[in-house]
Amino acid sequence: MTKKTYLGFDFSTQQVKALAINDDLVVTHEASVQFDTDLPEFKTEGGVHIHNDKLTVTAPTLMWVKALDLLLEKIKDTFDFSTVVALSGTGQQHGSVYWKEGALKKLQSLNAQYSLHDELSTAFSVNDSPIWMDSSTSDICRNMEKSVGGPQKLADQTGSRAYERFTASQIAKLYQTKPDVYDNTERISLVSSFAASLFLGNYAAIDNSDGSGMNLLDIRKKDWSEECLATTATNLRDKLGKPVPSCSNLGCISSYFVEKYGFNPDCRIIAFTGDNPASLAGCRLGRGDVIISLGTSDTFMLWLDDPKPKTEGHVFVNPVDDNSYMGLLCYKNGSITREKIRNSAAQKSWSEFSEILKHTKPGNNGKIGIYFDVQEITPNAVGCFRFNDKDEQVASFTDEEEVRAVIEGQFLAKRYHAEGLGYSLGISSKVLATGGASKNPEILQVLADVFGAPVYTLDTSNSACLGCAYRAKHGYLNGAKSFSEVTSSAAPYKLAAAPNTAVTYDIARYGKLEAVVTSKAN
Ligand code: ADP
Ligand code: XUL
Repeated sequence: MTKKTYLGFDFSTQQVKALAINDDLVVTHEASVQFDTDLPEFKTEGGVHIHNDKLTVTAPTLMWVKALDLLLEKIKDTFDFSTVVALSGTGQQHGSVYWKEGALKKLQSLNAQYSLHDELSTAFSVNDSPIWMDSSTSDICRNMEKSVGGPQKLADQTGSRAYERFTASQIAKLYQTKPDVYDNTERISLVSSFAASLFLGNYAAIDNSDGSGMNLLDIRKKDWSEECLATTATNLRDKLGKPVPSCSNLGCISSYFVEKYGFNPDCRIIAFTGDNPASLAGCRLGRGDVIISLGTSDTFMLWLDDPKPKTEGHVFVNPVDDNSYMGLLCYKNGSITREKIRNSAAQKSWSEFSEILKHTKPGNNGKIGIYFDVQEITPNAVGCFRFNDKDEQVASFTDEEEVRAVIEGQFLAKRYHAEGLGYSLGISSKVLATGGASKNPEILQVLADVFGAPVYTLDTSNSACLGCAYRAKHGYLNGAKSFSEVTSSAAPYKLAAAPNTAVTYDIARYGKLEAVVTSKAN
């Protein structure tokens, strides 16, 4: 039998990465190109340009194209592209690419004697793609919410209220400020579908999961919302193309790559998706599972069957099961807040902090703390608040109470907001923990107790790229197997903490106290 391999590409903020797996899902090759250092001519910092107003943030579209040229050149001497039966990929979410009138013809007739960068040098109507770090469109967002009946109405349809970084407001900004450029654009891609288009030699469809990060997709109908299109710009449906399920096989690779790099002409291109959805796939998140990344700030992703979008957090169509959904919640007060309490109440030492968690009682004798040192995103509030067992606000806790309160408070918040989005704990639910604090077993024990589910740790350094290599195999099998069947042979997770069944937490009580805090804070 001939050897089969699958490739995953990741067009992220600072670099482009590629990873190959074999048919047993073992990673065989990895390579990357860093924008700042490998392509200094584009003069980016951290892969981006922050404009003078400090709100506008863009990346040169051609830098991404040139990075792909460089990446494939780097890999070609050590990797046999003819073994790749399918490839997929991912991009930073929300960013947009504007193809100029006539660009499709160019894309369909790329000449393998030249680089992609040379071939596509005049293909874009906008040279600097707006990306997820842009926050210049607040007024447009508020108007958009107003015109569809308010933020909750927009969230009900598209999974999120209007956000500056989401693509609709960025498209509206172009339409309003440079109407001639907008008119001269024949297609608008996300970073993910733009990258897929390069491989396809044709415009690649936007997938439903990354499409959910635009404030344009009706996440239940899985089609563009007429109302949202109309508030954004004219003729937008035609410029976006039809969205497709994330596991779709878009067709065979462009002859450009066959001639230049020796790809097999039958190599399939599976729809590319956003980096958070791709990470969900890489972590093999299943029904009832959640992933908590305990980094500088905390992020939280969850599987949802029956989503209830809120004005906090995001609901996307699930990237590995088009009939399900995923939630994404971001918390600004993560490790920095934990560190602050470690410094004030545990002698600046994680081991002292852990010791306190070990010998204090789960539930903290009814004491709950809510610590929003910096303006929190979920919920929109700031300040530190402590409550006794009678729900009365108190000025301080003992050091021991404080340490337990910050960890229990942060995890109660996550479970509360997850349930708000429609999450329910299943009998085989897992919590997957990553990021700096996932090294700390005592913190993970609290996590297991608050969620009432086992906590596993996993290395996610490459999860988005790996997720796309898995998705390539899933798409290649074309529905013959579910995503979880396809990935069942991947390396098992490591159990870090089992829940203490004698402990239960009152999630609704936390919710009431958070509502008190939010009303005081705003
Ligand atoms: P980033 O989100 O910036 O990638 P990391 O995921 O690497 O960050 O997490 C860094 C954070 O991990 C640090 O701010 C630190 O507070 C925290 N951290 C490191 N070790 C521990 C530990 N043993 N217990 C709890 N937190 C820890
Ligand atoms: C998610 C978000 C970022 C980008 C870049 O909403 O804006 O995570 O996907 O990684």
